[in-house]
Amino acid sequence: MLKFSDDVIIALETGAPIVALESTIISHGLPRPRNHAVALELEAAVREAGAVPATIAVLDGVPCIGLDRKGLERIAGDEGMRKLGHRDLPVAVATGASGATTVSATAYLAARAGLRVFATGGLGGVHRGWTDEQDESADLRLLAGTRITVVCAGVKSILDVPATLQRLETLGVTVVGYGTTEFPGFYLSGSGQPVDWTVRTPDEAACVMAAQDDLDGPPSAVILANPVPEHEQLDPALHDRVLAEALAAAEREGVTGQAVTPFLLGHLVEHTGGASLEANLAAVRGNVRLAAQVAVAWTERGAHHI
Ligand code: PSU
Ligand code: MN
Repeated sequence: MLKFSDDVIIALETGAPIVALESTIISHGLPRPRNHAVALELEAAVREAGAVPATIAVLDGVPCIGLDRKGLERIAGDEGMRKLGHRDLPVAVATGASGATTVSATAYLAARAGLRVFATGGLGGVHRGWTDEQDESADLRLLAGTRITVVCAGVKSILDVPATLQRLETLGVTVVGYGTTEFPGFYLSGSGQPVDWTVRTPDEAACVMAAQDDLDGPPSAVILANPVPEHEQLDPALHDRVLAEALAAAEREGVTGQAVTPFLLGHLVEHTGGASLEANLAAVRGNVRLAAQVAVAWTERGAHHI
């Protein structure tokens, strides 16, 4: 029931490196029309690093592993695109709906398709204020049960980062910093939280993946946390000020459920004069490039995705 792009079919057959890319960042995380250019740019970056991109989304009820030009255009341009977590997939398929996939739905479909490396911007997680209102992204639990490596700039800094790291520990998800001993802060290079493990090369990351398979433990993910370079991060003081305003605005306007994350990201873009967008893009670009390098290292080990 999965539809593969031609490139992905060939890559799977020949054991070439593949990087799964999520689509909610395109449809709901970035402003139009820039989001379309970004989608194309990210795919190009994967190719440049020697891997095949597989942007994942559901179009007319069909989960697609790799999109053609038209599919990418729809994800970026169609205002009616839904945001699909993994729990939404059965309904989207049954009703013929179209939607972009979040980290949870993308990781699920990618693993089903036999892909092992996935790039995004920042994971979802435990929202601030969770002691009063339970809002934890489905990303976390799905990753606890899915053997995939997610390259990300940590979790979104709009979240309660320490609480999210605690949840990842409880859930048994492996967290590794890439070239850093501090957990990245999405728009910011650091979150102020330590990370217990550090790798420094794509090959070291691939070694962790291989060890995961050799140990044959629970089917959890590896989070490879890759910081945005310091010179490209959002100014921390601006970040803190505008984020406080965004959180207050979300509360005031009664934003709930799936709408919370896009609302906060959109508010930051608007009220930082676009600076948060540039930091977000810098983070995603870095993650996509690193994911491609890890995918190459992984296939060079002869692991062939599975
Ligand atoms: N990374 C970004 N921008 C985004 C996302 C990730 O740089 O918009 C998306 C991912 O799809 C992630 C989702 O799964 O945000 C989290 O949404 P929620 O908090 O509603 O689970
Ligand atoms: Mn949520």
